[in-house]
Amino acid sequence: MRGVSQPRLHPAIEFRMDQLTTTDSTDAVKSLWRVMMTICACVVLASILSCLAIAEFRSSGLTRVTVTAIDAAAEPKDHSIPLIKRKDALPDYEVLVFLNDGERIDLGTRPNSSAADGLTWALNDPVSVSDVAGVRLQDQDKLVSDAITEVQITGPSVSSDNYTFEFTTERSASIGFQSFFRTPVGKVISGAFFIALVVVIVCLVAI
Ligand SMILES: [Ca+2]
Ligand SMILES: [Ca+2]
Repeated sequence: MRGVSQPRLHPAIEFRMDQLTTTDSTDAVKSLWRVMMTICACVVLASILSCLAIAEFRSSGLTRVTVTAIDAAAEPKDHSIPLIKRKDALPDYEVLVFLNDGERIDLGTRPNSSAADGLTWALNDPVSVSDVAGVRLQDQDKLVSDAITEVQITGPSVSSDNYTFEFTTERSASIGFQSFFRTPVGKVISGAFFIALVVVIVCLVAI
């Protein structure tokens, strides 16, 4: 038996339908690209705004630490033998700054110096106060240095045990941005920024 042939549309109508289907699918793809581009552009904008806000919040940089002994008689001594090496007996103060990410900044040692009149350490590269976990004062010794006291920067001046710590700060945009990129949130935001930016560029080329 011969098969029944399917009814065919006029060739002009078939051609028109093919054209309409192709145009519809192209428009759908383009509008999808546009939606994706808009979303990613919003992510880029939100990343920039949050970066600026967080950097501004963390822009206070620690530049100097001044330590003053409240009672000079209570300062540690390397030895208590009278008349022998009296100068060497004076403490060898060392200041360490600990950051939240575990980094340790050694501000150096002041050998054989009393802190009764105040000793000042400057930071070559100021760090954001928000990144500082604590500041430690210790007496350096050849074998094991003894921690005297450790404080957190809760204000411009903090007292602990026999010592007063004064913190000098300055506001700086670059310190704020450096601090932003140190934080886990900053790393996530900057990652999202670059991915979204690449997608926006790809969308611009594709549309
Ligand atoms: Ca000493
Ligand atoms: Ca010492």
